[in-house]
Amino acid sequence: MRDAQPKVIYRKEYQVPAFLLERTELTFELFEDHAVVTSQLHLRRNPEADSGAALELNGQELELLEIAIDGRELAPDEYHRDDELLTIARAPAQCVLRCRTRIHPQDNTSLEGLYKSRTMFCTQCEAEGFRKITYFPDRPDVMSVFDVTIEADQALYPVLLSNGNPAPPEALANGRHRVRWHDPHPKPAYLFALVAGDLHYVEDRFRTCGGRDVTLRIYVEEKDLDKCAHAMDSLIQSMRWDEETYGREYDLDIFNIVAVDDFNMGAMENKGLNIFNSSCVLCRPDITTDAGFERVQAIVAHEYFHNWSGNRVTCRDWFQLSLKEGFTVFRDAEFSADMGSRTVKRIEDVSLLRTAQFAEDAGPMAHPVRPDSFIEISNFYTVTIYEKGAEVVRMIHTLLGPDLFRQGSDLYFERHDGQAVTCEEFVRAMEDASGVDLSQFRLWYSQAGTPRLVASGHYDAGAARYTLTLRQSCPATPGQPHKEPMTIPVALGLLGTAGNLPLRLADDQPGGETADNTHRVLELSREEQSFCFEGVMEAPVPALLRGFSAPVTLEYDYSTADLCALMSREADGFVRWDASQQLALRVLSDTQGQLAADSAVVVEPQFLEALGALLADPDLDPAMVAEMLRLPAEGYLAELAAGQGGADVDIIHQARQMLRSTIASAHADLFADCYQRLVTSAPFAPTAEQIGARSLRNMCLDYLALDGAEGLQLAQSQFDTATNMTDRLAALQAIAQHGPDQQRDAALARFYADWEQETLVVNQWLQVQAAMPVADALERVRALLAHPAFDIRNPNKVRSLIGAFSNANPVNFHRADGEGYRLLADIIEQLDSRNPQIAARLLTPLTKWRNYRGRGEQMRAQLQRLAAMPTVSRDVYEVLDKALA
Ligand code: 0A1
Ligand code: ZN
Repeated sequence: MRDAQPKVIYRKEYQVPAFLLERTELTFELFEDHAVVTSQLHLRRNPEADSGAALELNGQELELLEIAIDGRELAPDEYHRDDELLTIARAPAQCVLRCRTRIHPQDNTSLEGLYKSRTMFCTQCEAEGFRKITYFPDRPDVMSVFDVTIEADQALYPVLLSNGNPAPPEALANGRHRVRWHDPHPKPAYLFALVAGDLHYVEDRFRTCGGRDVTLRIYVEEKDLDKCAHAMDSLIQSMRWDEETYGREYDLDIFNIVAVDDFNMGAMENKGLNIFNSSCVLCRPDITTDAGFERVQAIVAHEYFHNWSGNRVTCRDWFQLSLKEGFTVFRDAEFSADMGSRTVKRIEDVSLLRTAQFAEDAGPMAHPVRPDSFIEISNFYTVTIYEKGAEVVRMIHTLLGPDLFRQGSDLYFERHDGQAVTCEEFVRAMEDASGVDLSQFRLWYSQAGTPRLVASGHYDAGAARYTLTLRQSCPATPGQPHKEPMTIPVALGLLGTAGNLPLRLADDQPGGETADNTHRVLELSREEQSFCFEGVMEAPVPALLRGFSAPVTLEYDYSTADLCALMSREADGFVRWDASQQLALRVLSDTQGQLAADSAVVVEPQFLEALGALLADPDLDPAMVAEMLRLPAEGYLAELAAGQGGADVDIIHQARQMLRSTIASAHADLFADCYQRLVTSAPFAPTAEQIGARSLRNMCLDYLALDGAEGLQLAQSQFDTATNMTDRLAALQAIAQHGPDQQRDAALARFYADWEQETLVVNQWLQVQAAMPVADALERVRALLAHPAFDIRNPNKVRSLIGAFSNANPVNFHRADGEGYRLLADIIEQLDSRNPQIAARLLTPLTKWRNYRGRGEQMRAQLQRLAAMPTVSRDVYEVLDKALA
C-alpha cells in the first residue's frame, strides 16, 4: 500500500507533555502566494514530566525560515527535524522559542490548517491542523493564552479576525493593515482560528445572565447578508438556553461566526470565532428547506455549547473526543427538543443511530466511544463518538434524573474549568454529585458493539402478576471478542385496553424513580433479570425502551395486534413510532419473501388499516404521523439483512417500492384529503407547527405522485407555485422519483435555471439527481461530474453528488456490473492526494462489502484497487486496512 506503514497510536501510551506553554504570540503576514508565520512560544518545563524529556513540536509541510531560543538562533545540530516533528533535546527549563515558517495557504487543498476558500483565508485546526501552520506542541492538553497579529492587504482583506477580543486596527505601508487579537482564555491549538477576507456582517447583542453585553456577529459575503437572520436567532436562543438549562454564561465581549464555502465538516467551535460551512449557517425560506432550518439551529447551538463543553473544559487527548462531542450532541439534542417537537427530534436521532451507528458498530470500523487506538484521528469523528457518545450521556441523565444530572454537570464544569480532562473525570463528577455508582456503567465507554436485548413477558391472570424477563448480550467487535454485561436503563410502561396501566413492582425489586405511576426505568445490569409487576389486572402489551432509553437492539415477540395497539394507544410517542416501524419491517420482510419466491404479494391488512387510521385522525401530531408513514430506508433494511445471510439490494428495493405503491393506492383518498386539510395561507415560518404540517403534507404528496398521473399533476402544480423551498423541493423530489422522463427532466432544468446562482440550492439539485432510482442514474452522475455546477475541490458538492449516489441510491450504487463501485473508487483515487479527510469518509459504503449477497467481491476489488495506489494518505490507509482485514 505504501512503503512506511503509518504508526498506530495507543491510548494507554499517553504521556504528559514535557513542556507547558504560558503564552503564544503569533504574527501572520498574508500574501497572495504565501504566508509567513512568526511565533513566540513562552515555554516552561512541565513539573509532572520526566526532567530529561525533549521538547517536541509538531510540524508538517512547513518551510522553516528561522528558529531561535531566547533570542539566539539555533545551530542545525541543536535540533532535529523530520516530516512530522521538530525535536530540541536540550531546551532550557524556561525559555521563549521564536520560529518563522513559510506556508502556502493558496495551495492547501486539504482544508486543514490555513487555507483559502474562494477569496478568503480561513483555518481549520481540529484535530491536528495547527501543525500545518507552524511548529507547535499541537496536542489538546497544552493550553495557552494567545496573542495574534494579522497583517494583510487592506483592500482585499478588510476584515481580519481571530479568537478573543480585538484591538483597534492599524494602517501599514503599501496598502496593508494590521489587527491584533487577544484571547484571555487558555486554549489548545485546535481551537485557534483566523479569518481574513472581504466580509460583511449582521450584528445583534446579547445581555448575559451576569449582565455582560456581548456583541454577536455573523460574517458572510455581501450577497449572503439576507441569509443570516435564522442563525442569529438560533444563537440568541442557544445562549439563553445554556444559561437556563446548564447555568453556563458566555465569557467574552464578542462572539463571531463566519460562513465559508469550502469546509470539510459542518462547523467548528473555535473560541469566540466559530467557523461554519456555509450550508450550516445560511438560510432563507425560498432557498432552505425546513430540515435545513432545523440543521442550522442545531449546529449553531452545538458549536455555541462547545464554549463550555469542549473549550472551557477540553479533552486531554484525542481518545477522549466523545467527552466534548457526546456531551455537546446530547446538549444540542435537548435544545432542539425544547425548541421544536421532542418526539420527532428523538425519532430522527434514533433513525440516524440505527442506520449509521449500529452499522458502524457492526462493521470493520467498530470502536468504543472512547477508542483504544487510531492511526488517523480525523477518521474518528464518527457516529459512534458523536451519536452513541450522546446516548451514553443521555443514559446517565436517565439513571440520575434531571436534578442530579444538573448537579453533576455543575460539578464537572466547576472542578475542571480551564483543564484538559478525560471521560473518566466526567463520569466521576456525575458519581460524586449524585452518589450513584457508575462503575459498571463505564463499560459503555470501553466496549464497542450494539448490545442486544431480548425481552419476554409472562402474565399470570390468577395472581394478577406480569413478569418481564430481559436478557442482554453484545456481539464481538474487532479486538474485543468477549463482552461483559452492561448497565442498561430500560424505560417502560404497560399498555392495557384502556390505556397505560399503573405499575407496582413486587417488593425488593430494583426500579428507577417514577414520574407518574405508569412509567418506570428498570436497570438491567446482569446478563438476565426478571422484573415482576403486581396488581396487573389484564394481560398487558409492554411498551419497552420508551424514548429509546438505551442504544440497543430489542427483540420482543409482539403480535401484529400488539403493534397496532402500541401504534394507536401508547402514551410514549417514540414507542408509537417504533411500533409502526416494526410492523413495516415485518410486512417488508414478508414482501421480500414473496418476491423472492415469485409468489403473489399480499400486504397485511392490519398494517394498511393502522396507517389509514393515522391519516384519518386530524387530532394527531402531523409531524409524528409523517414519520410513521415513512418506511424504513433501504440502507437500514440492507443492514438488517446483512446479519441474515446478506442483503439482496434489488429485492429490498422492489419490496419497498411495492409496499409504498400498495399504501398509495389503498389510501389515495385519505392522502388527498389529508393533503388538502393541511393547506395553509399562513406566511412561512420555520415553527414546529408549520414544519410538522409541511412534513405530513409532503409525505402525502409523495404517495399521491407514486399513485399516478393525478398525483404527479398535483406535484407539478406545487412545484410551479411553491413559495418556500420545503414545498418546492418536495415537489421536485416527487416528480424526480415517480414522474415520467419528460416531466422529470423539465422540472430539473427549470429548477436549475431558477437557482443557478445559489450554490446551496444547486447542491440540493445535484443531490436529487444522484438519488434518483432511475436506470441511467450512474450515467447521469458521471455526466454531472463535468457540469459547471460540480467542483471536486468543494466538499459540499462531493457530498451532494457522490455521497448521495453511494449512500442514498442503493440500487444504482450496487449495480450488478459493479460500475457504481468503480465510480466511487475513481473519485476517491482523485481526491486522496487533495483532500484525504473527504476521501476517507467517502469510503464508508465500500467498507460494508461483507453485507451484500452477490456483490461483496466486486466491492472488495475496488478497495484492493485503492490499496494498490502508489501513495495512499494515512486517512484512507486506515480505513482500507481495517475494511480489508
Ligand atoms: N468539533 C467540530 C467538528 C469538526 C471536527 C473536525 C473538523 O475538521 C477536520 C472540523 C469540525 C464539531 O463537533 O462541530
Ligand atoms: Zn462538536
